Amino acid sequence: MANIKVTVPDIGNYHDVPVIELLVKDGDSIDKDAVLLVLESDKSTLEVPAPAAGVVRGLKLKVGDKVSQGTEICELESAAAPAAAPPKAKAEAAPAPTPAKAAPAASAPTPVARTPAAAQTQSAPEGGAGNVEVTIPDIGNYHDVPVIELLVKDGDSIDKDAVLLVLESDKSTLEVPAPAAGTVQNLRLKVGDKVSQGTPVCTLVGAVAARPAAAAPAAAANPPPASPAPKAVQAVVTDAAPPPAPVTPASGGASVPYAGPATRKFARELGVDLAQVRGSGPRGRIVVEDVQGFVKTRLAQPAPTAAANGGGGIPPIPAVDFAQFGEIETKALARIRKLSAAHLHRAWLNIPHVTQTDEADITELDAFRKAQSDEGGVKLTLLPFIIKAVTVALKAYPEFNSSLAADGESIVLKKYFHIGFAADTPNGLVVPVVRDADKKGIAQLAQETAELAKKARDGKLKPDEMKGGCFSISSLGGIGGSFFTPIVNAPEVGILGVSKSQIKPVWDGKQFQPRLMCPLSLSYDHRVIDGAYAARFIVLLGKLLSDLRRLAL
Ligand code: CAO
Repeated sequence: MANIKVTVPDIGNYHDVPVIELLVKDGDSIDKDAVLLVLESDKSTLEVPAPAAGVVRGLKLKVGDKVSQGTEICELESAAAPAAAPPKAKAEAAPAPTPAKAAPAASAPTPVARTPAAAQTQSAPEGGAGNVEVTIPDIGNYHDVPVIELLVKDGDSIDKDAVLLVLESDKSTLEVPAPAAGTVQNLRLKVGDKVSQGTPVCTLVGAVAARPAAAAPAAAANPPPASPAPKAVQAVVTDAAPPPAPVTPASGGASVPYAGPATRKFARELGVDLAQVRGSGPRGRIVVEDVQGFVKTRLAQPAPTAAANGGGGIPPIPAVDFAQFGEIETKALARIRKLSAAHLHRAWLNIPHVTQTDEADITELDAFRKAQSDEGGVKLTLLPFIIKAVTVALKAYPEFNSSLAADGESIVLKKYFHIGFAADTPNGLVVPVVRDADKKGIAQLAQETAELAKKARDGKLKPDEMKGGCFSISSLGGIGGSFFTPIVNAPEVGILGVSKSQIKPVWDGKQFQPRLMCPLSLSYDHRVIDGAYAARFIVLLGKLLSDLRRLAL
């Protein structure tokens, strides 16, 4: 029996790469090739496997440590030395720290340098539109790598750098971005297909070259087909992990759950849809424990048996052939709509909703707002006032600024006040988030919400701008209608619906006064919030909106 000193193997040109997951601890008995830790460079996620079976001793790293080739990880008190081990197993002559799978580990996880932009768009005419044949770019030493996700289909109109597909080798997950904007035609791949460098992906019709070809003399001799370099999954971390909101792919980029190969494999084995799992790792990365927690929570939930539901469960809506009743047209759902549909459905099914309504007297607020705008100041709509009032109410009723822990045993109270607001866009609903709204004045909130709403409508919101919300506001006041039942934007626990204000007669004790009344609809998660608590919250909101001086307190 010998101790094997395990060090970080050859990780290409990378140095000081942070450890983002540690999958073992001292005393763990592990198999050969078990993943010890995960590193994350700016391009790729790399797993370091154990070179042999054994018991972990003297673990030297923790999450956040930065490592390079040769950094010591731990010792393995090993019964079985790896095949590559030198015959004499002395401490210093212990087998090379490089894992048994040294060759692939050394080159495979090494992120591939980005192909120069000019080479990616050679097929498109200079500065103009044309067709680009997209192929799999240089993916290191890998061959026959399976496609695990396809994010486009024929006819999709995509932006440059939108993710076309995700590949998963046994060490790394790579996204293949589009080399140019255009319409996807002749998609030649499906999930499960195995690809290597040069495998045709699709044709991008009407592609617009990112940069004129003339700008890249190096690629002129024999231009290869378009082949964007793969990029690491984390480059487009999405809300699919903790979906505070449906997401707008940044500039047409696609959304995939952010997780490493081991986690993906584990989830696949259990049949877990990673899009439903909330990531607790850095930047929302889904780790193995998250998948385990998800499964535990699911198992703890009573199965919707026929008995428990009075013979019900959730019966499917039967398919109907509508064409038998008249002319029809089938229109594919936009990607954002599909994402928000799944998110809203989850929230609706998981959260016992109650909607509390009230009307706020905003007569003075409206007069102030209009006077400000008339004086040539920042244009103020009602929304920034509502955001401000909500932050004050959240401070007074902190349970509205919480989330239920995954195990349902506790609530997580947030000390920050990031407020999301639903924005209507041509592609569907998105929820940009105003960060630290409590620290901002009304004018700043007005400016930020206007900018975020514009970005949302232009499809330019970044994933980060839709994350971390504590509470959401859905304002339909500019459109019309009165009360409605907003769906709580899980994992938040409350959402405020605001409708169009109207002059109404309000009894002042002696006579009716014409007052501008704004309908408020507060939906909340009844697992976390009691009815009385919610009523107090909405009453306070009403007071804050009817008397602006209170907002300054
Ligand atoms: N009562 C009366 N008028 C209102 C009002 C209210 N509650 N809320 C807004 N208005 C007025 C505004 O003052 C503005 O009028 P003026 O130009 O005369 O000042 C006009 O309506 C248009 O406002 P707006 O809606 O464009 O601006 P906003 O800042 O209030 O809202 C935003 C911004 C992004 C929330 C909004 O544009 C939007 O997208 N709303 C839809 C949200 C949505 O879809 N929710 C449903 C989600 S669930 O499916």
